[in-house]
Amino acid sequence: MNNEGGKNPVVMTVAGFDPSAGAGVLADIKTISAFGCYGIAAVTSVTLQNTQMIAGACHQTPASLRQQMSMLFDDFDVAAVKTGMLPTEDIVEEVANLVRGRSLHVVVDPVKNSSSGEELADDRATEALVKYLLPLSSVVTPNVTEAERLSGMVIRDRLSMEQGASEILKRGAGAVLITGGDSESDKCLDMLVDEQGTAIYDSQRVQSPHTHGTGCSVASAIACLLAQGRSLRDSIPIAKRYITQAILNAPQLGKGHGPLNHFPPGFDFES
Ligand code: PXL
Repeated sequence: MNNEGGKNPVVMTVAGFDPSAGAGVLADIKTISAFGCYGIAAVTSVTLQNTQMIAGACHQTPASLRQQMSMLFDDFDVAAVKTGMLPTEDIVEEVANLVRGRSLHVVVDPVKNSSSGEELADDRATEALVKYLLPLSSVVTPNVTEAERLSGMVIRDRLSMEQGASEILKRGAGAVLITGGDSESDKCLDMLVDEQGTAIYDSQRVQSPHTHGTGCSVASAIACLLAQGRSLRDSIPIAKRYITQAILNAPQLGKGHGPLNHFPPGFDFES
């Protein structure tokens, strides 16, 4: 029995540690708490960073990650797992082996580079993610660059976005949400492609330097909403509105790409 459909389900994040709490497991735990779920975390890598730069990363061994996750699985009824930075092929395989066969939602944020361009996962990790983790996913949430990598296609417009998403779906994902938040236009266009077809979610772009961790946070928000029993099509607009409010209410901290406000005042988590 898991807590799926309950109001306070347990959501596990498997991701990197960003000490500045803008992205990674700390951003995920804040998002999960904001949505009223109980967040638990397994760390794949300790990154060395502030809001201005990433100076390096100390990856966990697959054995350490396995023990973190299996001790949590032994103890908690986990309703959803959200994955973020999975730096190496071995780590990806370990995560896939640990979630396979469990009755839970798996939301995969296929993190490749940080917003400032540093590589957080190598090419073999991306190949392993396509091979082992996509087939276990409820949804994968690439940005346009990540979608190009996962699909092997160039994405320039709505049509190529849909073709790219369909290709990723063919590679085994349960559903594909391509997020357009970091494209150039003043509209922010997200596209969901699944077995039911294509849905477009568009919103006005918010211009801000304080967008660090938006990818992590949107995937965590979706994991919570799925864990609470919502459909994917209902979850995405709520998650999008949440991110917009989190950016608009950013606390203006740090000298670089600052964090979001994961607890935006007045936000209605129910609608
Ligand atoms: O936003 C991508 C991302 C994911 N996970 C970790 C990160 C970053 C970007 O900095 O540090 C741990």
